[in-house]
Amino acid sequence: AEKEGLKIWAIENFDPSMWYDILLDGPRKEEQMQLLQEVIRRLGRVGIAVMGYNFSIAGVAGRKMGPFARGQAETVFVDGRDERPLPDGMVWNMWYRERGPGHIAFFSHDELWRRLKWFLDRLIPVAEQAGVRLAAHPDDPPFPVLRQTPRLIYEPWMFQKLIDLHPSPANALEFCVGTSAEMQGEGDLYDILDACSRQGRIAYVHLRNVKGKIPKYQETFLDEGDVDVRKVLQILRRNNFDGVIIPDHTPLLSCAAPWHGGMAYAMGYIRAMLQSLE
Ligand SMILES: [Mn+2]
Repeated sequence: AEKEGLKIWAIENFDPSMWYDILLDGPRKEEQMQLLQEVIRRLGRVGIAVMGYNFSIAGVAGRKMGPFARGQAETVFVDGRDERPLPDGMVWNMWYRERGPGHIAFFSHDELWRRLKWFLDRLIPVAEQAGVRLAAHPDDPPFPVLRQTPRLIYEPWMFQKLIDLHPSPANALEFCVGTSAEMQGEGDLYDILDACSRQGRIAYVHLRNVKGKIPKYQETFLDEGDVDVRKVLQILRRNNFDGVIIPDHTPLLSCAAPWHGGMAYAMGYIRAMLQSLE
């Protein structure tokens, strides 16, 4: 990357095979934590500033694709909650080993927060020493329970709950604007974004747009959804946000490179909006 004049700011997501027992409170969690600690040390050594993660059992589940964005562009939509139980051997919609008998049993939200705290208590000191920040992505789609497992951050105010769990600046957020806009419950997207960025706890931003909220919404082009993208960027600018903004995902364009076309459109829109604010 450096040879091409690029600087890698962040890596996003541990592979499920690296930390499934940390998520599931299983017998290999201590050894898996040592592996994650080593990953963070190595990121520090090569100068990568952020490790994004999504502390989620079910991961992204229950989304479909359909021609619902402007011009009938193919896009992600959600219409109701995925209630299929999660088979033993799967986290994050991925198999980490052969399928076992039965399913992952439901456990409480408090227990999920206890597991997160165990994870942060052991990884944050290593991250601080390595000069790396851990950045938590909220649960997409933000149902309180999905695939019969509890979710961590599914209402806007819960970003603050995560921040308050550990005072270190290395305990940071991967603030997903789209997921936040999909949320029901307590807290306003712009107020929470303002509060978290004022505290300097946003490591980077996923910027996309949606129409609707759970249980029924669809992803849209940046310039057609419920989110006022200009207002989002104004808040970040006012609070001296100095991290990275990426488009997350977008509707697909009808062309030979549908995904790249959609991303290029989003990048151009963000760039132009930032210039208009400058
Ligand atoms: Mn996201």
